[in-house]
Formats: sequence, structure tokens, C-alpha cells
Amino acid sequence: MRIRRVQLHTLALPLVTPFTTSFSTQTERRVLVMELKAAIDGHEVTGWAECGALSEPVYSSEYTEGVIDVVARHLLPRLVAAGAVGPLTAETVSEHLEKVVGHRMAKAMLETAVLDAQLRAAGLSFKDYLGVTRDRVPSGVSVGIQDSIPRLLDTVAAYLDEGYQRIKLKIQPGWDIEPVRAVREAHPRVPLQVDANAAYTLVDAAHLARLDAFDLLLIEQPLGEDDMRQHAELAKRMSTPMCLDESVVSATAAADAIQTGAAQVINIKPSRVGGYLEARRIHDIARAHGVAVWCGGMLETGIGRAANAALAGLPGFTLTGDISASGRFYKEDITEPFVLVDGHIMIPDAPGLAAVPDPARLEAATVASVDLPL
Ligand code: SMG
Ligand code: MG
Repeated sequence: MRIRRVQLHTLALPLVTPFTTSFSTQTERRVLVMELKAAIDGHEVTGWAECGALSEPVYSSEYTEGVIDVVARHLLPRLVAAGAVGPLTAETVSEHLEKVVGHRMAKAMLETAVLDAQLRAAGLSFKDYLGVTRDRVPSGVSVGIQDSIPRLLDTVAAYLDEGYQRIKLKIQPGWDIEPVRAVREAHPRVPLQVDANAAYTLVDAAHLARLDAFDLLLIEQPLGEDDMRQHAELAKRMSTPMCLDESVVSATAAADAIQTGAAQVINIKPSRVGGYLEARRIHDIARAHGVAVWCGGMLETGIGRAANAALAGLPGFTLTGDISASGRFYKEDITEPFVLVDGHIMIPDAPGLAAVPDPARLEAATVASVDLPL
């Protein structure tokens, strides 16, 4: 593969309703989309990818403007230099970028764009590349922190009416026991879980253990990203299964989390771990240890949603993921929208990671574009 042209588009997509977590309220998604043109065996192909990074470094240390900078100055030049001296494939991208510390979401975007181009040139769907045999995945929804419990109950009821198979409630100190109790009382049998986005410390262990009364599937990332040992300690003090999100930044971290008892369940987000290939490695490690995984979300447009749906078709994804319909966040997606079909999202089977943006919708959503020097 020869890389011919790389553009980074910054999109501003308004959210249908504000999304509040313990770290911020999002009213629009500023998302970075990569358009990579390459020549592969005489074919000119375009690879697409989106970046999981938010516009501010509040979920992880990465953020949109920082991603643009590191891709332009450090990642793309290394990839272009490697491609000039040897074969460039998606499977070699992470090795070429290995000397750059961190910046996993930026690396993930680049690897994904290369993989998309490679699969399109080969006429292979991501689903077939992964060896996925299912054609749909159950769809769960992540419910932000609301102004009041009645409003939360209305929101949850509306999602259940749409067919969502599992509810995840965002929690934070002051918005935890009572909202969870209210939802559980209203829906005694609905699969329910909570996500704190690192809002607590181990000092809160006794308080968090009160959530054990509500038959939750799991509690996601109650403590800080670096608090692996504290999560293992908290896991001993609660019966609700411990799930890690932010802390699992790589397959190595996943193995540590499993080995130390910090995680009984893992949320796999390809962007957070450096790409879909590392995400598959984490799936494989977890499956070998009998640890369930599920696919998380970063408010993806159809570009990332398509790839996430295929990944979540792997057999170790035994829990329902945060792969909701496009309409959960966006009035208009930039690709053909993903819709709920009987509470499921269909896995695309077109060549590539599928879901190419509609040119007019992409242009309408774009607030800035840069052509990166090669
Ligand atoms: O894409 O459905 C989605 C969002 C799911 O809650 C979600 N993501 O910590 O898991 C998480 C959050 C991170 C993004 S919050 C802006
Ligand atoms: Mg999370």
C-alpha cells in the first residue's frame, strides 16, 4: 500500500439531547474523521476512520486538537517512511508507531483507515475479516445523568419502548443509589448496569456496596484510570461484578486486570486501546480466561458504529454493548443511519469497515479540514 493523501475533517454534530456523565455535559460531538487515499496493487482506494477522542481531555488524556497534532507531526510521517522501505499493511501499523508513547486514539484512527482501505481493495467485509458468523448484535443504551428521577424514569421507559435490550445508567456521587433504586423498582427484570467514569475513590466502598441490592450486571469504572489495585480491592467488597473501561488501555492492561481481580468484565473500546486489532487481542485474552466482554461506545457516527457492530459479533462479546441506533445521539448521521431491528443492530457485510459517509452530509457537518503533508 502507498499512502497518497490524508485529510482530517473536524465535524460538529449536535446531539439530540445533552449527554451528561460524571466528567462533562456534551451537547455536540466534535469528531475527527480521517479520509485516507491509497494505492494498493494498482487499485486507488479510500479508507475512512473516526477518532474516539472528545474535544477536551476529560475522558482520557487525548483530545481532538492534540490528535490532529500528533498524527500530523509524528504518526503519519513514521507510517509514510515505513511504507517507503517495506510493505505497509494494517497489521504492521502498530509496530511502525510503537516508538511513539501513548496517543492510542490517534493511532487507532490511523490503523483503522489503513485497514478500511486494505479491506476495500480486497473486497472483504470487516465481519468476514474477523471471522464473525452472527449477523446482528443486541443493542444497549447508555443513559446520561438527568435533572430528576421522574425525568430519568421517562427517559428509560422511552428507550425500552424503542426496544433497547439493556440499560446503562451513568452515576456520580449524589446521583447513584436513589436513581438506580427507582429504575430497578420500575423495571424489576430489565438488564441494568451503571458507569461512574472514575468518579469515586476507595473511601466510597461501603456506599458503592449499597448498589449490590439492585441486581446489576456490573459496575463500570468506579475508580480512577490508574487505580488497578484499588479496583481489585473494591471488587472484594462488592458482589456486583467489577467492569473496567478507562483503565484497560491495552491487552497488557487487560491481562493485568484479569490476573489481579480488578476486572470480572471488560468494556472493549477499540479507540481507547489503539485500534480494532488490539481490541480483538483483548477479546481473545478475556475469552481464554472466561471473562465476559462487551463493546463500549464513544458516540460514534456510522463510520465507527459499523466497525463496532462487527467487532461485537465475536463470540466472547456475551454482554450487550453500547451500540445503539444512530438516532440515540444524532438526528442525522453522516452515513446511512443504523436503526434498531427488534432490539438489534445489523452487522454490515459490505467490503471494508463499511458505512462510507454521504458526501453532502459530511460536508454539511464539517467545520474544518486539513490536508496533512506526506
Ligand atoms: O456511544 O453509546 C455511546 C456512549 C456510551 O457511555 C458511553 N460512553 O464511559 O462508556 C463510557 C462513555 C464514554 C463517552 S462519554 C462522553
Ligand atoms: Mg465507560
